[in-house]
Amino acid sequence: MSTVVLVLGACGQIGTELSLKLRSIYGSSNVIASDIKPGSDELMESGPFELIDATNGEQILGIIQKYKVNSVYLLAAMLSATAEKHPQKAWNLNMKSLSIVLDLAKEGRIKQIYWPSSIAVFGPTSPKTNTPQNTILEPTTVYGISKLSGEYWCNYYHSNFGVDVRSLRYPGIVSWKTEPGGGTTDYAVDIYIKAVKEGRYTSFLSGDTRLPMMYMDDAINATIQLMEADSKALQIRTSYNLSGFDCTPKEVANSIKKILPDFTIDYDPDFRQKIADSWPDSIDDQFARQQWNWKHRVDLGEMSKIMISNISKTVISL
Ligand code: AKB
Repeated sequence: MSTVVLVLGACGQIGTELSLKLRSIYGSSNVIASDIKPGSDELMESGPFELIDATNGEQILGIIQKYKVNSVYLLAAMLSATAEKHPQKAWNLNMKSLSIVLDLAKEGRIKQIYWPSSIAVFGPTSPKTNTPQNTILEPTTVYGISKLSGEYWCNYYHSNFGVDVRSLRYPGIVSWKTEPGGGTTDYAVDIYIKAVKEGRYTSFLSGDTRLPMMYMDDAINATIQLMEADSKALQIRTSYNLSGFDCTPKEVANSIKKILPDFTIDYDPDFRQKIADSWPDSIDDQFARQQWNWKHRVDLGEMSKIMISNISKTVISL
């Protein structure tokens, strides 16, 4: 049976690149991108697209039947910073969409689900450095609460109904194709865009706020590697810790200065500082490394080169 994928939330930062990669693996017509509004030209021109509200079960079922979808990647979500402003909306979107796809799998209408969790499941009482997989989980953000609850729904559907749902706790993801929206780690994308376009950046996090980060290609590879792993090897059905590297805004700025020596940064922390302060500095992802051979490839220096070179090309072609 060939893999036919539906990506919900395909026009966002991760959804765009994940859909393109899935199309290169499974064939363009076998990956249905969907979102509440159209996405980038590259995504829209590369294969089928459907307008879907991820909280509408009937719409999702209709598309699954139309294309004979057997695998759903659910990326529609409200991220940490926006969720603090709209707590009920965030809870509704993040939990309802998950509950719909879990039930579709329980009813046998789809075979596999990917659902991202986040470092936001940790809180101020979790160990800050090298945060382990199994530790105190007391999130203080709405987004974190929704991700932690979601992890346990996934685990429940797996152990009680045999649903094959797989998940990763993403760190901040850095990329240049599609900007993120509404996250606390978004500074690590904004900083490169502003560095190239304006030569300066005001960070909404303080200079020494250390957070776990990852370049997009690593995040996409981890996601696909997890989805293709032998189910018997996967001992974690809540969500796997996943790590690339960790850095502070000051360290990102210094790595930019090696390429753009005139770049300047200043700091004006806002409400997102409190969110960042509640999250780990760095993550221990040994179970992902042991159970399905996860290995990150891109570090901060390499990422700065890729980001600056690609954003510069985009600016020149405007
Ligand atoms: C956010 O900042 O909200 C996200 C995340 C870490 O899950 N990027």
